[in-house]
Amino acid sequence: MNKKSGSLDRDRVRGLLAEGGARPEDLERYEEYMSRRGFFGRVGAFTALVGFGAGADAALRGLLGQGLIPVAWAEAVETGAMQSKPGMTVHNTRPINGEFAPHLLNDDITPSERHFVRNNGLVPNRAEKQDPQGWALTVDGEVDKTLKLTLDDLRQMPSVTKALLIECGGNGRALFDPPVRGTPWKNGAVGCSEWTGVPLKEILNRAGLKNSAVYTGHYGEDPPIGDHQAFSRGIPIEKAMDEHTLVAYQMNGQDLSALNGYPVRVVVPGWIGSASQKWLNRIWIRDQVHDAEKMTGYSYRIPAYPVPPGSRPPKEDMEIATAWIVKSMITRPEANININVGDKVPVRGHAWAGEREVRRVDVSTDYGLNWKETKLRKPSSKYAWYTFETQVAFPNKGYYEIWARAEDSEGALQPARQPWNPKGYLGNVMHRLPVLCAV
Ligand SMILES: Nc1nc2c(c(=O)[nH]1)N[C@H]1C(S)=C(S)[C@@H](COP(=O)(O)O)O[C@H]1N2
Ligand SMILES: [Mo]
Repeated sequence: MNKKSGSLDRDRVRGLLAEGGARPEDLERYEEYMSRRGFFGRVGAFTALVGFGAGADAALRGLLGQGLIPVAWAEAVETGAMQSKPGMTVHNTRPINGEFAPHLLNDDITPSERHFVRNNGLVPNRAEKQDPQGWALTVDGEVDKTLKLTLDDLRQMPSVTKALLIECGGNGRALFDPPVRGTPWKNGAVGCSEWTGVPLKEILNRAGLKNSAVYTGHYGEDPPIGDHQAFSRGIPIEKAMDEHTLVAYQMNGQDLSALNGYPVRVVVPGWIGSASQKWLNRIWIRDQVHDAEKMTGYSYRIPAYPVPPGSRPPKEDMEIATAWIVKSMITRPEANININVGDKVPVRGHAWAGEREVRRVDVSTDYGLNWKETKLRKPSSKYAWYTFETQVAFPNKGYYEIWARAEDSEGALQPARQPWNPKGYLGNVMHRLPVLCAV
């Protein structure tokens, strides 16, 4: 491969990485990795890996701009696949976790290549190869009849297609103060795609639930990392029997992608994303609350009462996090754009409220002193996000923030400051979008 193509050479890359804020130790590890792999002779592979057709230089700048650190990137290459999506802000690569900036999530239906990725383990080989051979879904436990369903069996059952929102329980974690450990999601660990599959209820009815059935336990094919148990969570039978809870085999009209759960996943809309098991291969019907590792302790749990920021309540006082709470996101304009005094700036975004409806969304351009109601559009189905639209203008040059505040059907509002919990779950502080105004 021609070393000059994309004008990517060692010094250039080093310069860009340093410019992007890489630490000296990152640079060293990166250099070492690069020379070990003879990387600098394979510029073409580089551009292909990051999924940009443009110059390698620009691609690398873009990656750094999205906060992708070079070591993580080098490791991603090392594991054999840059399992990313173009434009995704990658937080880690093993496991891979990434989100999209709000302005990339403007669509009413989130395209598959813009749906965030949240993994606890590795992506199964079967998913990488898109190979359904030998896959089956087992339904066992508190049922009259154990089921073993192939992909064809599922496809032959009556299916539904619905726009449904999935949001990671940790979305917004980066806005917690004091900071909490865990993937530092900003606003983008949320998506509202169109899912096709069989209502879980139909499958459970076919198996026949015993009276003792109270909870589901979901299992998937993803190999765990380190000494963790395989990722497994579950939901109460009532939510499993909701007609919107799906065992999905298509996303936006196509087979699921490797990263989003091929061949089959659960979609539990309105609830924290961890309930929506990917790479599903077993549903264990339990006679008690599911008790796998990720159901216990502090995992996906919130305190039963408000706690002082930075404190750690006893385990017994932690409750399982279930439905999301009222929230909104501004998708237009893009953060930090330059506008002119007096210009009418279109503002747009989405709002959602877990099990509730959204009543209204207001915006403010003066730190919440004055609010303006927006035009709110109801989604096509329950558990899809609403869309709001309005316009704003600024009277003087300077720095401004556009704030959005949604209100749900019970009158609950998004807070101006983020209430705190030890693992940074259910963050719903108002989205603040900075803009710069010039004369
Ligand atoms: N098998 C399996 N399913 C999983 C996970 C996982 O690590 N393994 N992560 C969960 C979490 S925490 C979230 S937020 C959603 C994310 O779904 P997505 O990656 O399709 O956006 O998947 C859930 N399902
Ligand atoms: Mo999550």
